[in-house]
Amino acid sequence: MLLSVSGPPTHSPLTNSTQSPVTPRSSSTYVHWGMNTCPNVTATTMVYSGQAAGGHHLHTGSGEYICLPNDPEYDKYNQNNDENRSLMYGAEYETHAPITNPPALSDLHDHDVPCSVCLARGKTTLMIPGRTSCYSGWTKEYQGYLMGEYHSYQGKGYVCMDKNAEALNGTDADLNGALLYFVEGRCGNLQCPQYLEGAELACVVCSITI
Ligand SMILES: [Ca+2]
Ligand SMILES: [Ca+2]
Repeated sequence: MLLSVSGPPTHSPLTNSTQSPVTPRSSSTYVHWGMNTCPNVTATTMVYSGQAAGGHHLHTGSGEYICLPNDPEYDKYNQNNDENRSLMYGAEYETHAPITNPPALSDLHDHDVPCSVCLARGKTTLMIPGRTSCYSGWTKEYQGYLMGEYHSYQGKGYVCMDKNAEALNGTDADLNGALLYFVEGRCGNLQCPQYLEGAELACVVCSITI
């Protein structure tokens, strides 16, 4: 027998037995960049996994980095390459550099980038650029490196790439659609010496129960 999903609301697990008012708890979702799983943190579960994507690095009309699911569905479409369109490309790690300067993830160069969307139930989440640890009272979901588009290419925001990022399906074709580079500081307006000239910025995603 199939259970109906409609009908009168069921007893909420957040309502106590005396029916006194309770504060509704909200939840938060975030993208876990670089891995197709979600962090092993209490109350965090995966919504879907997919592939990091975005506009072409040379196209000025691109959007931000997004996490496309592995199981797309289409509504109406044609398979012509139409002119009047925004264009979507898969993202690639651009982490190769001379031997003294790949701080991390250099083995992932030119590989495609997995991602997952994670639900932090009953929590709010925050990505902090420039930190490897969370502030007091917060729980670390994951830490990594801040990444973005090359400085002379079309920017599409910053993402926090997991420090243990992986390659998607072992693909390393140098196709250069959307690209992901480390982000490093330049002193001046950027406050130094708190920030370090030329140093690749870290990042951390933190959650807290609300
Ligand atoms: Ca490349
Ligand atoms: Ca550097």
